[in-house]
Amino acid sequence: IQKSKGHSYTKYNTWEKIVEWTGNLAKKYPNLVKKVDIGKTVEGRPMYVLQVGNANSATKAIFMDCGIHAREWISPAFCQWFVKELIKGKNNIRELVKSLTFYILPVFNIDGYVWTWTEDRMWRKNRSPSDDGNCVGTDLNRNFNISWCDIGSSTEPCSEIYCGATAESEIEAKNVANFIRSHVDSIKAYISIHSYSQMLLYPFSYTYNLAPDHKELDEIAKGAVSELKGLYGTSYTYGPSASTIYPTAGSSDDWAYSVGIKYSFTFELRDKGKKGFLLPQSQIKATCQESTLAVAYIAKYVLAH
Ligand code: ING
Ligand code: ZN
Repeated sequence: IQKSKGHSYTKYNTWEKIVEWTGNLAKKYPNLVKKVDIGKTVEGRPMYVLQVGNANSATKAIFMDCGIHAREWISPAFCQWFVKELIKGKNNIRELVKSLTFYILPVFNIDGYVWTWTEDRMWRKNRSPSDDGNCVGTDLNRNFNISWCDIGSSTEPCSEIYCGATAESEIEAKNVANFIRSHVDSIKAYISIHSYSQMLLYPFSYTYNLAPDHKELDEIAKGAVSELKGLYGTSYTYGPSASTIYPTAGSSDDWAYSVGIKYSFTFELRDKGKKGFLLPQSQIKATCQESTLAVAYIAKYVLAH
């Protein structure tokens, strides 16, 4: 019954381990953690959002997803770590759940994640077969309904940045978009976790034009990366995605921003390319500790505004 005690937050966990952990948390902390089924993946695996918080007193919510890209293993590790911090971390993190609800999707692209454990460690996309030809997979971070497939995307199903047949053609993207749409009044912040590059990005991705809330988002990003750096000196750059990393249409953060979620951010966690997607397990703890400070900074800002 207390199996979640044995869960390792400093190792990369298989999908099976993560599912077991999800169930154990919901059983062990029934007043604090709920499992919300948001639909199935293309291969039929259930997608669970962990709802963490005291729903009675909280009016604002934050949605965070990890693992939209399969090979970015530090990302699901971070979502697991962050949930642990919300439940049994230091007071200043734990108290967030008294007034905020967190919706945390530990693995967005589950089929792809399983594929990286079993067949191809460097897989990025989901596992949906394309209509034409032999190539598999759509880039879920190109499949959202915002300037879909315009820039930094490909219509070629074999491409790593294939945008899919239509916006929200992918069941995983649709499930997430539906969940966010149905909670859009309470969700004040959207946070998407990727690796690697050590960046904190905010809209827009699809255009070099500055977002209407650019100044405020830039101030928040500046504060968040400063908190992060305070722990181990890790440097993050920050700015609008288009000019800071590269322009892309159909990304989840631009879409969230477009439906009215002003505080929309994408993290690119450690490192800067030395190990890249193959970040060693020995760096999980420090990466998660420092990133927790940045996410908590954003959460506190959202609470106060
Ligand atoms: N990078 C992101 C990608 O989807 C990104 C960069 C972030 C694009 C935010 C758009 C919005 O390509 C990785 N590493 O996947
Ligand atoms: Zn990514």
